[in-house]
Amino acid sequence: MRDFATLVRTMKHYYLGLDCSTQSFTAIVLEQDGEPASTRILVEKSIHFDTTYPEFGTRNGVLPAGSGVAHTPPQLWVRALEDILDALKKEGIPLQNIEAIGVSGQQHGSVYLNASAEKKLASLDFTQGLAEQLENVYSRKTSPIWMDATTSEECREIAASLGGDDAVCALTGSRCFERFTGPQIRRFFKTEPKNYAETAHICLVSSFIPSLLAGKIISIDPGDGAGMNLMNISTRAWSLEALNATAPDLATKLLPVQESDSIAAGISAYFTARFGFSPSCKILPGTGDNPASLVGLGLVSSGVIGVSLGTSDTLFTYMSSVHTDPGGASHVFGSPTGAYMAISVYKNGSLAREAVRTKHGLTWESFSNLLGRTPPGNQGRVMLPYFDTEIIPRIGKPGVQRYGFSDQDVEAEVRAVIEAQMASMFLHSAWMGEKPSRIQATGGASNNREILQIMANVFGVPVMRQETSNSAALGAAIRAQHVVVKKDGEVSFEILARPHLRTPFTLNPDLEAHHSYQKFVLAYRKYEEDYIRDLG
Ligand code: XUL
Repeated sequence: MRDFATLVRTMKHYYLGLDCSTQSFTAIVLEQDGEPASTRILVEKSIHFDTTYPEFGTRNGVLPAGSGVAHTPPQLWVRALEDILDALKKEGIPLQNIEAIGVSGQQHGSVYLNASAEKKLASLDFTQGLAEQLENVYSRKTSPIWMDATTSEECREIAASLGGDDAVCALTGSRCFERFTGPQIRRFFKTEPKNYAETAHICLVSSFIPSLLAGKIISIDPGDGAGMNLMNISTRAWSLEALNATAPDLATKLLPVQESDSIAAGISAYFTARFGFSPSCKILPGTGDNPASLVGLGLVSSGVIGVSLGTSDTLFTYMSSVHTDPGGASHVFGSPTGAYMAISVYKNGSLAREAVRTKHGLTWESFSNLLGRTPPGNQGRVMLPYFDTEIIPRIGKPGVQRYGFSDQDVEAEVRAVIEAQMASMFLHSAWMGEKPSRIQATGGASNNREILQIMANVFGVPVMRQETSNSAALGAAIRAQHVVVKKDGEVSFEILARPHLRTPFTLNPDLEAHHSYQKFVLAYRKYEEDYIRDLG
């Protein structure tokens, strides 16, 4: 007869990862067959917000508005959560066997709940829809998200009361940034004091979704908590000083920070009754999409860089201890593994690529073909791709700059936007340390080999792509698996991520192209510096 441990190792286990991103909601179910390292993606499903829910009126996941405002109705995310679970159930995915659920969310976005929310979440009627029962739990109908750029004044005020930019960076891991949740909360308090006073709980997108699943408010983790300018990056707990500099009574609206690699709650009766989850299914604290991608890409030791080409482009790497960006442009966040990560974030990611593509009526295929027609360095033609305001470098108003070509020159424009993105990432990540041994790419645009080849040539290192471009949802599922399997002994995140790093391709740098890019990035830096100086 087989002993119990052998039996457990030969059983199948299931874990669910959810990612609520800017434009879509994704679910990945991992199936573990026997040992923890033998997993496969059983199903991967996404719901696109604009096309599935036209009634919310979003464009690229955001409500249209002017002057730097970027909000999304939280009810859209609630609808997507229930619809994606419905779709998994209809497909016959064994939801009753899911042992744990990990969540990832676009970072910084905040959800404001009134005093009725906690009671409502705990007493949902499973015969009715989720969104329809939650209509009245908000003290703010829309959520400011990471693209919002309206809080420059609040950033200055918070920085001034905490002793200046460098002091805020040393305390929280980042200077004050417009999209960070603290400045956003301060603006809400200043512009809508009554609604702020009626707010009983403030969640991030990444803690809101687990709170729905748990039927109670769940803590924020240090991965996403670090994106608020409210958490002491060294102690990974709220900084009272930062809370007080932001808004009154803020401590009462937040639960204590909870480490990511832990269990926050069991699943609520609503989800067991409606979708068939087992009452023993565990809910983890959520984390940000970038910290989740760090896990999904297996970047849990130094020397490898992750690049996510999504709505935002981000470049990140593991960090064993806190070391902040001396230039103040990038950030240090908590990593779900318990350590840290360094990250640079660009607003002009896929929206800039998309703007060039649609302006010239191109398909992605013709976009790639055009990239093949121009040489590395684009014969000196350079673009500063500020289709929107930018985070790195900080550019307060949109304005694309073209040097040596007109906006009708399609070939020049296609190469210029990609080379600008890569050069900027290369220049602004230098502070993170040694040259990496390789880059792991993820996000929608990582399906495009020509773009990745330019990345390899600019950085001078191989670029790999893994099997899924949804590394945040995968990272969320791996976190769920880790919390369950670690009880049987030390199992590293690296081992759990490995089965999914089977790369469809690796692109090696072309050394001649890399050589010309070394001059190109210096020229790019000069254009960037001159432009910023001229802006004043
Ligand atoms: C990170 C950031 C974005 C969002 C959206 O600081 O602002 O990457 O997480 O993906």
